[in-house]
Amino acid sequence: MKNYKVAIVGATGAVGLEMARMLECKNFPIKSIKFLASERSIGKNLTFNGKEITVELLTKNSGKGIDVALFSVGSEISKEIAPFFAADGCFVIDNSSAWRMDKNVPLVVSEVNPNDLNKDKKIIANPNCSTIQMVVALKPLHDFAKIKRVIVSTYQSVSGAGQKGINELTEQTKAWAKDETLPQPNKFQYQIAFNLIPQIDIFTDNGYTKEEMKMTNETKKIMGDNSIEVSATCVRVPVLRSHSESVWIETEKPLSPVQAKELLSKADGIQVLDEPESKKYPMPLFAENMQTTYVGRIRADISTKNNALTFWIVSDNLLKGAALNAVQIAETLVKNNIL
Ligand code: NAP
Ligand code: 3JN
Repeated sequence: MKNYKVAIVGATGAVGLEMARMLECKNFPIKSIKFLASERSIGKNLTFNGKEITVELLTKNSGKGIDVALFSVGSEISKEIAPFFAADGCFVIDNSSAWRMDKNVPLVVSEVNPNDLNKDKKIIANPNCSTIQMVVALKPLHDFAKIKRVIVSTYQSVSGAGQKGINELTEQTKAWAKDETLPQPNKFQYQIAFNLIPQIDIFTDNGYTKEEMKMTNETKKIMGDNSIEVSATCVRVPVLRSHSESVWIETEKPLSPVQAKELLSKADGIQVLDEPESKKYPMPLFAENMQTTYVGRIRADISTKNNALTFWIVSDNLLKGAALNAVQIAETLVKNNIL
């Protein structure tokens, strides 16, 4: 089997660190690995497969000689740097929103649309974390009953806002426990400890936030069906890790909760946890560090005679929502002889 020269761009960040861990844990065939970040991190050592690797400065030339680079540096830097990597022949799997809606860029969730990958598309986009876990669950239901409409409310953990988001919840909670004045909000709009914030990313002209519109637009592209209507409300919650979602779907064909459970149980990447009588349902605390997307609370909507179901999805936002899906894309490139 061939081994590959890999780079992680943004290796010191919340997502970058998990990317390295996923490459290790999935035994990705690696010849060499480069960790790249800003000048703040030059010289820092990170461990990979038991070896110390020194972080190097990201430049436009860093992609030379690299086969595949996993990017997690935000959209501005990605827009600027990814084309140089691609021009040097490197596949870029980018975690930001920079390229997601570009019609020349595949937007891929490994269980849903792996066949959108091909040799000529060097830049590949990883979807938003909230979209990924939702479409993993929607796909088998859509294939069976054709989803017409989705209404989703998210409960997104602070790690979605990076290391600074994690620190902000931790520091506010520690101060509260010591009866001290809580540090001022910085990463979030308001205090996040003991609160919920119904704003993720900035507001757009239609009253939805950018995060909410990402869920609408990305779902249509990944599922390859522009007719699916999606209305999202995205909420930040004081949870460290794993995003949860309350999802309502209306389908063209009838779809009973029993059928939905059967379809979801057979689907790749999903575990159905749905035994209300023994209090079994997905929760963020138990999804942390797991590679699975959990679905539970599956029931028929009692408020309508239309074909409508409602359910609850939980997944680790840093893993399936980011690092794991990126590594699964790289694995698909290898498996399909694209890389
Ligand atoms: P983070 O914890 O703040 O990490 C940011 C990373 O980017 C760090 O490694 C940082 O390096 C690096 N970086 C920042 N400015 C740089 C520069 N000028 N040159 C080189 N490297 C630079 O953020 P994160 O949570 O890992 O997220 C990073 C990005 O991933 C986000 O902005 C977003 O676009 C994307 N993301 C996607 C999802 C998703 O839904 N799929 C989820 C979360 C994040 P230093 O340590 O040197 O500063
Ligand atoms: O807040 C979350 O839970 C997910 C955040 C994702 C994110 C954060 C900063 C910038 C993104 C993203 O992946 O859409 C971006 C971005 O690249 O726009």
